[in-house]
Order: sequence, then structure tokens, then C-alpha cells
Amino acid sequence: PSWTRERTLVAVKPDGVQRRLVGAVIQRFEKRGFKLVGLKMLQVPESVLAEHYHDLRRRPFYPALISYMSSGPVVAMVWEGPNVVYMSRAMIGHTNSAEAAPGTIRGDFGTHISRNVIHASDSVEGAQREIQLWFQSSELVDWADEGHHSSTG
Ligand code: DGI
Repeated sequence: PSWTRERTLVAVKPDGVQRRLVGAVIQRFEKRGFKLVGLKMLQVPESVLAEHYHDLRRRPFYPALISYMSSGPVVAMVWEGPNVVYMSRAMIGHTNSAEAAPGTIRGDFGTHISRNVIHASDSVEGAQREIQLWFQSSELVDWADEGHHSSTG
């Protein structure tokens, strides 16, 4: 069924890269049993950020958000698996680090709402839009899962 091929965009934000959290983030998604189908480090162009955060453009924190997201490289990934959009949101935790539950990525590593380590798409439609915005289709790898992994790690 098509839901088994659900995909989401995850990005370790500049603070997460600076703090050497890329490996910890990847490990959590791998251990959850999700399949990595895209991965790159990039300085995100302002045009991409403007599109990505279009809905927030009138919020007071928008200029600071764009400057933070432009302050250094991010590591962008596309993860695939059943219900990956919803489960990724649960794994990253609340937007505000102060309210994020321990055990979530933001709950364990986040320091402030404006330095919250990670992005993950918040809907299936949003994920499709964001993956198209951030990745060329040639950058996504459709490899065969031969079942060697264990989702319990
Ligand atoms: O999907 P999320 O990243 O959890 O949250 P969002 O799409 O509502 O907001 C995108 C990012 O914008 C969020 O990760 C951090 C920043 N942001 C959101 N609300 C606030 C904020 N930054 C500040 N300083 N204050 C806010 O109220």
C-alpha cells in the first residue's frame, strides 16, 4: 500500500550541526526502523527558506528565524516508512524546547524555541511540498530494503 512509502523531510538545523548532533539524530531515525532515502549538507538558500517558512512570514520572529537558518549549514534528510510524518513529529517533540518532553529530540537537546535543533514536516502534504523544495528527484535514492535491520535496534 502507498502509505508504506510515506516520506518526510527532516533537517538538523545550524545549531544542531554546530553542537555535533547530526549522528544522534540519524541514529534515532534508523533505530526507529525508518529508511534513509536522501541526505545532504547544505547552506540553505534564502529563496528556499522564504518558501519553506512562507506561512510564518508575518510573525515577529520571522527575520530572526531566517537569519538563524542561514547562519550555517544544515543537514537535510528524507526518511521513508509507514506513518513516518506523524511519528517523526512525535520523535522531535514540541516546538518550544521548554515544553518538549524528555526523550524527544528537542526535549533532550533543545535549548530555546528559536534554537530547537531539528525540523520535521508536520503533514503528509507539507512533506511532499518540502521534499520537492529541498531535494531534486535525482537526489532521492530508492533502494531495496532486504530486511536486515531491526526496528528495536
Ligand atoms: O514545525 P515546528 O518547527 O515545530 O514549528 P513552526 O512551523 O510553527 O515554526 C517554525 C520554527 O519557527 C520553529 O521551529 C522555531 C520558530 N518559531 C516558531 N514559533 C516561534 C519561533 N521562534 C520564536 N523565537 N518564537 C516563536 O514563538
